[in-house]
Amino acid sequence: MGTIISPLQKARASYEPKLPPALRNGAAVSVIEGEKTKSVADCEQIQKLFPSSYGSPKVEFKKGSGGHLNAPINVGVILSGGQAPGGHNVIAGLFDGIRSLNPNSKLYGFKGGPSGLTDNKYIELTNDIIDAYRNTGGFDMIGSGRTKLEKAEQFEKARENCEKLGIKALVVIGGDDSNTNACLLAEYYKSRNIPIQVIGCPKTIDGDLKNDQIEASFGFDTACRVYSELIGNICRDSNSAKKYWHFIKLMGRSASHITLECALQTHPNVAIVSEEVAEHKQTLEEIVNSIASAVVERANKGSNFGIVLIPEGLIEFIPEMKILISELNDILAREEDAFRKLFTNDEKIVFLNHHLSKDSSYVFSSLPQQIQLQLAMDRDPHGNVQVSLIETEKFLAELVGLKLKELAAEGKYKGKFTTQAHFMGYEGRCAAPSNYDADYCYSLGFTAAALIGAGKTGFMASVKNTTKIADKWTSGGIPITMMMNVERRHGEDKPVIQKALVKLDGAPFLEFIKHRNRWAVETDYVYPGPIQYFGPSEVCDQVTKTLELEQSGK
Ligand code: FBP
Repeated sequence: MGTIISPLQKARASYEPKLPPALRNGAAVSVIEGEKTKSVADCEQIQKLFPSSYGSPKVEFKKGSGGHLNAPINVGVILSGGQAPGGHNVIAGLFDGIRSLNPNSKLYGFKGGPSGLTDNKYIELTNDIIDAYRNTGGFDMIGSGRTKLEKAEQFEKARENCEKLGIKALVVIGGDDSNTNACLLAEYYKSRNIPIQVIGCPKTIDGDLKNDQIEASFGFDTACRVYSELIGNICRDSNSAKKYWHFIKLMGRSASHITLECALQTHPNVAIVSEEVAEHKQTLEEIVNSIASAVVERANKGSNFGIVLIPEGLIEFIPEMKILISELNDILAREEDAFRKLFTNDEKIVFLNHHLSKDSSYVFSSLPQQIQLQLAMDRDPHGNVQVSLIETEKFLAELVGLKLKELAAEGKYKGKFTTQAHFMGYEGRCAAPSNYDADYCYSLGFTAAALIGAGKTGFMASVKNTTKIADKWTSGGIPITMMMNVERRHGEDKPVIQKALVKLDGAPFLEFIKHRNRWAVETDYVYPGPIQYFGPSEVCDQVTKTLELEQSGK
């Protein structure tokens, strides 16, 4: 933390996040247990893999006595994966929660993500540290990382390190993969009677860790507001200068929730939803043609400008690209040593082409060299292509330009097409949390403390009813096994939390398709402006359109 803090940060430090009523007397709550639970699919397999945790009932909290634990409890916390606004508030909520259980409880932050736990890199989080980070964005209090925690040796190392610090519970703040691994860790300890509880919290700006039990992943709200502010500004610039088509790629490694939410907030001319592309098996050519036809229609009305939103995961949803990427993944894993020895770009491309199937080699050869090389870059620790490094926005703009040239030659297009490309991701991941995220995150952290107090393990903290005023919010815990199914990952069947992609029959997407044909031709931009932290509730306490639409039908 720097020595000088901005006036906004200073003012924001005293913001008191709202809590669900159940937690307002502290984390010593009354626990109401529901029925036994089942996983969303593949019940038998999941039960076999998690014999000690499977089937636990969901729990809901009601206001308790606020009584204290007899002994203080030491807790460890980890931030895992990409930054998301509100992470510091989860830690602050957890800190305040365990202190409400017993004022001598201690919180240790493992540094740099899951590797901090196995390498014993930690810091004791004191009152002063927590206070300095309340309601701030970023994960810099303890840092984050993408190390996978899934092997028995790692679990044993973690246990050794926890024992040294007297840690009886770990809280993992992460996305679907990290929470899947938190559940594996919980099962490992529980089945061996090792007294370390493990609790997860749903984090990711991508918005794809949600289901019937978890309304939203934290950070999505703030990140989408930041991107929508910027998109709105670009829309306004575009409508003022009237000379550019802006191609804007938005984060969201796999799901298109961010793109869809930003489209609902700003009304761009085109927004691509990867899940629709996959469902309709749209080819790259079809996608390019559909953007080009919006450009032509607008040009016919004299509007040679516009906005196109592109989800960063798109490339993996286009059927022919998906096959190509999966072949590249295999080749790069199998031929890693030989590939590393290649020096020039041309050598790399020839090598890959040689190992690809005929169809994929054809697709690969049709791509610009820059994209070919970006597709061959290192995978992340989970084996994923790093889609944020692939310049899909430039690539699509170039292909649309070529298509328009063809149309112009046939006399079907007379407009002017000049483009600007943008990528929005890092601009939003560490923004100061909106009121929604500040409140939601603090409540999630406090809920995690209540789950620890209630002796639970293998649970994810859950706060619901968040489209309503905080007086109506509920809090409790969901067994993580309940969200799991079995998926084929890198040639093996693995238990994983089911990723929430955009549902094509879901209310947010249906709302989008109701309007998109009109938005494509007309200029109907909305300018949301910056996040407001102070002021009337209807401005400061909004929820995302996605959440509002999803919850309105319930
Ligand atoms: P998480 O799923 O870990 O929350 O990460 C989200 C994300 O911001 C994606 O949208 C993006 O593809 C990725 O992280 C980029 O991560 P990195 O900066 O580590 O390459």
